[in-house]
Amino acid sequence: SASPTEVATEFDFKGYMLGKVELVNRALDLAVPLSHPNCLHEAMRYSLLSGGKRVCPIVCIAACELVGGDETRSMPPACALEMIHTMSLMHDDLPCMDNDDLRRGIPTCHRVYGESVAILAGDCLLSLAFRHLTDLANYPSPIDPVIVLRAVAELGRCIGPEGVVAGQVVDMDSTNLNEPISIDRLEYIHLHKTAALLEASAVIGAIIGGASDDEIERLKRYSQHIGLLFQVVDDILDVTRSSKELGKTARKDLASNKSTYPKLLGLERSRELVEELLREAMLAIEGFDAVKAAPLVQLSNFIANRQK
Ligand code: GRG
Repeated sequence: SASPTEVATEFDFKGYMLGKVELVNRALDLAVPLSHPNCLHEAMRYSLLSGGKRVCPIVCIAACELVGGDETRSMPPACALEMIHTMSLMHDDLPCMDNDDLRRGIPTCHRVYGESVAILAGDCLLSLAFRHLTDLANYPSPIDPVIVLRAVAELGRCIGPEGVVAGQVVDMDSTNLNEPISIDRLEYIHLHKTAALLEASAVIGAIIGGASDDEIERLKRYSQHIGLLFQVVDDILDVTRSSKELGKTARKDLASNKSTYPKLLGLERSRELVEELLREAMLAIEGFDAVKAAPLVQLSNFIANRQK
């Protein structure tokens, strides 16, 4: 019979992604209607509906479907995850953190609505995410509240002081250090800052799809590998992009003392690491049905091979 890689190659990944992105965008639009106070809702919608690859929602939906759950049920958590991803970007862009003017190709939220509103709109998306997740309880048919509770706990665990926020704080500390950090510390940063939300996405998708503990564990490992993979590729793209654009504006990251994989390991070793992480991600989901696993196999290929 065909190998998981052969099965995945046959799979129309582009069509799959476009379809899911469209569904997620529609659900997000409904989840955050315009309302009083206007500027707050406008700011939330501005950032939430401004594009984005929707990787977290797709991981959540795909994990749910992989273990036999249905897509409709995975929509509330998928939206909750994108709300949190978006609010983390809004706060990350603030002058007190990365001080960015552009995000997803348009001015950042605080540049348009002011810092106070950007902070508060981010806070609202964070609160709304948890509120929205509990919609699961009667959507489309009742679900065991214990399952909803597990999903809520997992989300809180992955983003809080042992998750995304921890990664952000260690990242800020490291940048202030003014010297290269160890590779272990760099891995800690990315496992928390980036991989933790993907972990929540995969695990919550699996939980509400009715996965066994072993299936949850395998999807967790998959998501950690693709989280690191995303970041190593990002670091490599930063180098190759700016050497192509030499003479144009230098990338902020390169001018700063931010540690990256190419800086710590060199470009060649970083490229090897991409291949290793991709293999590890595939290995983690090897035991699943090859047809059902095709979206996640192709998602990891997409992350490894993206050019921008
Ligand atoms: C989560 C409670 C809470 C607070 C936020 C500011 C902060 C704490 C965390 C920073 C998190 C951060 C910026 C992580 C990087 C995540 C990442 C991989 C961003 C790039 O994502 P893409 O390329 O973006 O998927 P699109 O636009 O496609 O969605």
